[in-house]
Amino acid sequence: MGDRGSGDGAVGGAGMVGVVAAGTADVEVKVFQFRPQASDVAVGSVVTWVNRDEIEHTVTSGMPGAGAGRFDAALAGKGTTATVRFTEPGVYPYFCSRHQAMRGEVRVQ
Ligand SMILES: [Cu+2]
Repeated sequence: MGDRGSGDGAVGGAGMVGVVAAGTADVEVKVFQFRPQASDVAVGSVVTWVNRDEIEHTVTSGMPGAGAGRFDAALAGKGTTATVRFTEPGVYPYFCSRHQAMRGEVRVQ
């Protein structure tokens, strides 16, 4: 008894205003849509996609016909997840390679 869990290393950000701490964000893949379609996250954050459909989708970086090659994960069926950590600022469009009308975007700052 009396055990203490090791605490999370709190991220300082001293003196910086408006900077969002790195964290996590979830995107649901449901009825052929990414929800939310755009995710705003801080550098270092992890985004997790969760497939809520019975069919396979992918989370593929870039645009159809011009994949950026940064990430390409299969969501093989309902309940499957894919996780990407974003370590550099920028705008990262992505789509589903099986249903190219499915588009989303992660904005990292
Ligand atoms: Cu799809």
